[in-house]
Amino acid sequence: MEIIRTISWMKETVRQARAENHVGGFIPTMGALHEGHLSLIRRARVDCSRVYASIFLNPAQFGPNEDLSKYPRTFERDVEQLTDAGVDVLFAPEANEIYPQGFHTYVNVEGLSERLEGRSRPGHFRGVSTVVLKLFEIVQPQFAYFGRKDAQQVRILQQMAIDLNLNVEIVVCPIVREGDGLALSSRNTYLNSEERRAASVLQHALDEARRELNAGTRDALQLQTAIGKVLSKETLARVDYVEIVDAESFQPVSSIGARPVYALLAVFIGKTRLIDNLFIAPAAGQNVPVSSL
Ligand code: PAJ
Repeated sequence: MEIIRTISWMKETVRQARAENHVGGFIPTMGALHEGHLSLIRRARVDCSRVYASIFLNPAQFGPNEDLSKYPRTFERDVEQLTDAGVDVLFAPEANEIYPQGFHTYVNVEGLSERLEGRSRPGHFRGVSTVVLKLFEIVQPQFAYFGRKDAQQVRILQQMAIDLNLNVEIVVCPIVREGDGLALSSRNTYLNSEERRAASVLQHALDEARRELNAGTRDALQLQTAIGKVLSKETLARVDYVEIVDAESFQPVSSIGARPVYALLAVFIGKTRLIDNLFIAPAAGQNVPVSSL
């Protein structure tokens, strides 16, 4: 695997690959890699003849009181994992390569970026959209792979690709979980052993939502209440939000009908903020049934 630090060399490498008619797939990450990230790479490896990954801990998407300084950095291990997973090129620039002195341009996907994660983390999605647009420009992939774990993020990036006529297809991949159902996240390393045990409450809450849906519940408030009830039983958990939203607009819905929706959770376990979701896609041609990833 080649490791590239500069934009100019990355662009040159991509230009050569495109001249050779390679199909490029791209997986942007912030490092501290786990099976969730690797699942995206494996998917790209199936679809594409060139797989590009990036590791860039993007300061623009962290608020002043967030965890940028303590975010886990495991570069050497990440490189080993990416090599084993068959990545061709890793783009790992320094912050001043992406945001040089005098940088002034930001992308904001209005309407989708202000609620939920955007409300709890002001400016977060502006930082995400900006860096992902820059990375797309540099890597010029035909396909880019994102996890459904960050459901609002991938929806915003899809909208950005539509609005700015980007030549990239955004592929949404399933959430990878631990044995007890906890969604893999680089931030899980912040949890001590008691918090780690408590964190499984997110999955239990989503399991309860799934049970309610299978029992025929279609009222969003009832679903939200059932989720909240499970979360409230865990003393180490403090809910930031629980919402049932339309999967396209990310606006709250009052009932679950024919359109796909998400049950979205953000929960503090101690000081660590975790997110998770249940994608509820009513099966084609039927009114009520629920399938989920
Ligand atoms: P990061 O948190 O490193 O995640 C990189 C990609 O891995 C994202 O698409 C995320 O949704 C996916 N991912 C994380 N945990 C996952 C899991 N358990 N299962 C499946 N996929 C998972 O998301 C970011 O970085 C940044 O915001 C980024 C897009 C790189 C822009 O800086």
